[in-house]
Amino acid sequence: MNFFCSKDCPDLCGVKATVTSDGYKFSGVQEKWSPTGFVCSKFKVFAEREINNGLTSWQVIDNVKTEYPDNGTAIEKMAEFLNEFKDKKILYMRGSGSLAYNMCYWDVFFSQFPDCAGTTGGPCDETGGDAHEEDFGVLLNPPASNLEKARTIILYGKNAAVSSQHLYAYLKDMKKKGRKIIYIDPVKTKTSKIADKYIAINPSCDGILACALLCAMGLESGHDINSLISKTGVSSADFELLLSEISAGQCAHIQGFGIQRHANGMNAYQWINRLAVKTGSEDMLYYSHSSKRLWTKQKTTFKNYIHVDKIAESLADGNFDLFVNAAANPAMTYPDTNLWTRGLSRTKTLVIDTNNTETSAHADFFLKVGGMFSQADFMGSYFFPHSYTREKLTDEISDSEAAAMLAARLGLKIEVKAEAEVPRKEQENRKYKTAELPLIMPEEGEGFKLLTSSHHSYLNSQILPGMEKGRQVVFINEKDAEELGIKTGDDVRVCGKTGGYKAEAVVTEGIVRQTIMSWKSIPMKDGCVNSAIRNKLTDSGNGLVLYGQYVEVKKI
Ligand SMILES: Nc1nc2c(c(=O)[nH]1)N[C@H]1C(S)=C(S)[C@@H](COP(=O)(O)OP(=O)(O)OC[C@H]3O[C@@H](n4cnc5c(=O)[nH]c(N)nc54)[C@H](O)[C@@H]3O)O[C@H]1N2
Ligand SMILES: Nc1nc2c(c(=O)[nH]1)N[C@H]1C(S)=C(S)[C@@H](COP(=O)(O)OP(=O)(O)OC[C@H]3O[C@@H](n4cnc5c(=O)[nH]c(N)nc54)[C@H](O)[C@@H]3O)O[C@H]1N2
Ligand SMILES: [Mo]
Repeated sequence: MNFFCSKDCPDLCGVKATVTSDGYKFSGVQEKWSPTGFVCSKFKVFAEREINNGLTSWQVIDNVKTEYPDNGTAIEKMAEFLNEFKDKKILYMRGSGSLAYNMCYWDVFFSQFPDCAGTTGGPCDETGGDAHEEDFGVLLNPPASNLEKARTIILYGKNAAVSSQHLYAYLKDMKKKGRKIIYIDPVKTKTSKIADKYIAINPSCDGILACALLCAMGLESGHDINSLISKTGVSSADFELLLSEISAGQCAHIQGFGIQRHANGMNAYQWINRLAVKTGSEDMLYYSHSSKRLWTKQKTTFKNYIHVDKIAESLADGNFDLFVNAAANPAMTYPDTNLWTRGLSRTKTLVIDTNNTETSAHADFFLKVGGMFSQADFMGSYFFPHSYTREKLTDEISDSEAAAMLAARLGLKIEVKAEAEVPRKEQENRKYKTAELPLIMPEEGEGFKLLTSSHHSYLNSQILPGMEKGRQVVFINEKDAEELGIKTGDDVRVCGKTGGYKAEAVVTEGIVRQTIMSWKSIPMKDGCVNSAIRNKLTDSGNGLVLYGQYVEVKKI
């Protein structure tokens, strides 16, 4: 059976699923740009976490937990539960558990409650999206195959070996065919292995680098090139290399997702966009496009909206009677974990998920769904041009089935449509339109800039029990560690304005100075990284500053 993985991953793996005597067997399918089909290392984690994992729906009433192993009963009880909140104040949010189209039926369902608020902004790709919309009017990637025309490919913090393993395989192939790869990142990640040249850069400085390159080519003026270069921490030899590679033309620019999660993230994309446009590489400029861009959206309007940086605060202030959380784990993945804990403790909570999470630990009602394996759906890749459709694979209840069953009980309207019935959307082309562009400098502060990164073995907070072991670490530059008397293996405490976490130090030369990095969204030895990160919007106003906030590092 044809299947695909709808996780929050730019690749969109096509998968062949076979039913076997003891479960399912999965294998990758070929792509035009990737002759060797493979499923990434995380896929088996998803299957184990989600397919018949023994978890059922449950409800807590007066501190007593009742399980509902039968789906019919679970839906009936959930309808009763929701009926109590019919005219009350509800806050609904949906996360990135599955990025396929049919998850929208939860939006369709909850938007029909008269006093239900939705959310705006988000923690993922919003800042970069805003930059592309502003510059080009659209959020669109050129075909991946344009990379074949490139002589040089520059990756700006795109840790493809981890976050986009199929692109990584493609880049390896490109390299074999003679393309030069330059990788720019404050952290010497796994992707630096395929780079002909790894360039270390200070965090939040990619826009400054792009501006300096434009000035050096005489395509921009009014900035002091030397002071810009020195801010970035890029050596003059590396700067000259970039200059000559870009000036020679046929240079592709691939913008990673990390650079947007800084206070000046939108500005950084806009400067790289400008660099690509002004040096004739617009058709080789890559960031991302929406996984649902090919289809028209189902119309949903909520009574009002809470912006992404205010969700936890609204719950902690007691502004809502019910919090509905579908396919997200904000108690782990959103900033200010301590505020989230207060908000979730104060507000009745409904969680719709495939598994237990730090957020469901606070739930009053938990609906267990079968996740992507039980959901007939369709979706486009958010990096590549392709899209896929799939049938339901397992017989567990899916999100759209649950939403439709609940709607029928509560007298609401939901009509789940097959892909063929959803009107397609016309794609527009990029048209560069930004005239003047200010340059936004990195924020100054005391202490270390905290980066938090994806790990190849898990996706966001979706881990199996025990997977956090060995990954509760913080990487620190050897010279900084020496000054603080920290050695590899020492326990350290990382403290931000809102709290902190405990992790084991890894002393390395593979991270720039005054910067530390921990793996994102896993339980640390104590607390989690997002305890140390406060709610703060990027310069786009729609994304969160998840990287580059200043923290204190102490040996304990
Ligand atoms: N294995 C795995 N894959 C994943 C995920 C996962 O959790 N695990 N997450 C998925 C999700 S949700 C998303 S949104 C995507 C993208 O997921 P991301 O993890 O955002 O992917 P990248 O585009 O590789 O961007 C991260 C890189 O940016 C670097 N970086 C940070 N700040 C800067 C900076 O200022 N300048 C430069 N040049 N680099 C910087 C980091 O050091 C890191 O190497 O991938 C998805 N893929
Ligand atoms: N410090 C820091 N914080 C970050 C990031 C970072 O780099 N650093 N990355 C940010 C990014 S890019 C993102 S996208 C967010 C992700 O944050 P979230 O959207 O919270 O993502 P997950 O942790 O994957 O949680 C998704 C939940 O959905 C469940 N799920 C999976 N499939 C399905 C399904 O089909 N149906 C339902 N109902 N549930 C399902 C999973 O079990 C999981 O509990 O985190 C952000 N937070
Ligand atoms: Mo994401």
